[in-house]
Amino acid sequence: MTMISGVIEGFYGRPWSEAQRIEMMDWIKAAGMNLYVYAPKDDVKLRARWREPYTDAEMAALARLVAAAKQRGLAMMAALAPCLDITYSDPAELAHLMRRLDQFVSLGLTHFAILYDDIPSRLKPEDAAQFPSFASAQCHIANAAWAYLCAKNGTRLFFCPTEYCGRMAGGDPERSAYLQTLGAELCDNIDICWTGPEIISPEITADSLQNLTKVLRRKPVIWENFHANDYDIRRTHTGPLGGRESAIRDEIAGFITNPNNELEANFVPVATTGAFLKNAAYDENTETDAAARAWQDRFRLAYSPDGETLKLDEVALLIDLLYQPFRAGPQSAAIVATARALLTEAWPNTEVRAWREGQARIRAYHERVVSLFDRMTELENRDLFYTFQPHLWEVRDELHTLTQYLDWLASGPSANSVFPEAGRLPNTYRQGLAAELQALLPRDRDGNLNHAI
Ligand code: GDL
Repeated sequence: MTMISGVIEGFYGRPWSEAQRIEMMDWIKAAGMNLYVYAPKDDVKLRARWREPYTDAEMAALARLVAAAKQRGLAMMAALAPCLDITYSDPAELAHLMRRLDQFVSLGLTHFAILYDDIPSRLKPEDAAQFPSFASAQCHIANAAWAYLCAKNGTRLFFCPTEYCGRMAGGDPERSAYLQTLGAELCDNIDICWTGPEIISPEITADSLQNLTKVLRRKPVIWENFHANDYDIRRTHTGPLGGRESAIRDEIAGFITNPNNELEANFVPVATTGAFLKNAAYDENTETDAAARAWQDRFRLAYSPDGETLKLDEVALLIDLLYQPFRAGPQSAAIVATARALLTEAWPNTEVRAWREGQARIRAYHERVVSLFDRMTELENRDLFYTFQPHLWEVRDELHTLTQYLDWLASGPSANSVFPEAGRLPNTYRQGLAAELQALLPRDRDGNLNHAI
């Protein structure tokens, strides 16, 4: 049986349009995966107003999505998030939930998700009087939903717990009372989602999942956040899936990935996720090349009679510049390493050959980025351009400042003189309240807060 796998539209912020969802379904299919999960956090009826039934117009829109998924041979899963204000012990709340399920079932859906992520983990007094724990209260609701669905053949129910990663489970899932209760009380057939040791996990190992399986008493469904960007919208993650041991494929019941808010940024992440799930010998670089080739056609230049696109090395550079949350792409990482080496000494000897060669490499890289930026402005697909424009702008600017700074160092300024930064007023950019607040707390080079600094 093929593993259930696909994309969950599960981020905060503006939900996708119908056309974008259908586009994503094509990418899911092309990646060899089989599921689209409808779970946009800021769809007002998912969380904030979860009791309100969908209107006829909303039902018609959902029906069109269900049909689009079916046409492509994909399953569609619909999520409910009765979590922010629910009274777990009130039967009227269950009635609201059933009514929502009825609406989904009437669309022909058989796959559902109940999401309890990012909510206050406190019980109201009336719930505390009825349930021994928060986990028990949640199990009561999910088990009732499962029973209501009559657990028909082919029904799937995903459950996203409130402790959905190792850090939230106190660093040791096996000792979490919350997860132990889920393992013991949640119906065996309900799948439990897990994002790894962290919300955005640098790595996920097979060992860690085997331990988790002991407490959950079932294999988890991975809820992957490697290319989500709602938690830091100044970034976008356009590179391949990485940092997952290939052996995790035997330790999971499914795999869903939660993308960048900007649809266009997700092509390579989705394609490589599919490749990872299919191929035990997954190689990040090989699959990134293959995904770049498949993506290239989308980069057509406007008004180009012969269908000219960006060149493959330009698409590859774009991917490399905006790679993964914890790693720059190989080309960009090499440039950072070069720059670091050139800047380590207080007043480096800029006459030596190695220094000059490093400077030339950085200058050439800067020129490639400027050219990529300019060529992107010509794209026919404006969403594709607008998705990347702010990020390329920023990296282009910083590379510009870096090359100017290196030129200044190479010009032999006297000790203690200040880089003139002719191009802009000092401190104009990357400011604002958030940056100011962030700068208030002392942090070391790794970003850890430490008051001793
Ligand atoms: C989360 C949320 C998710 C969000 C993601 C990245 C889960 C289970 N829930 O905490 O909706 O998009 O982090 O910010 O990951």
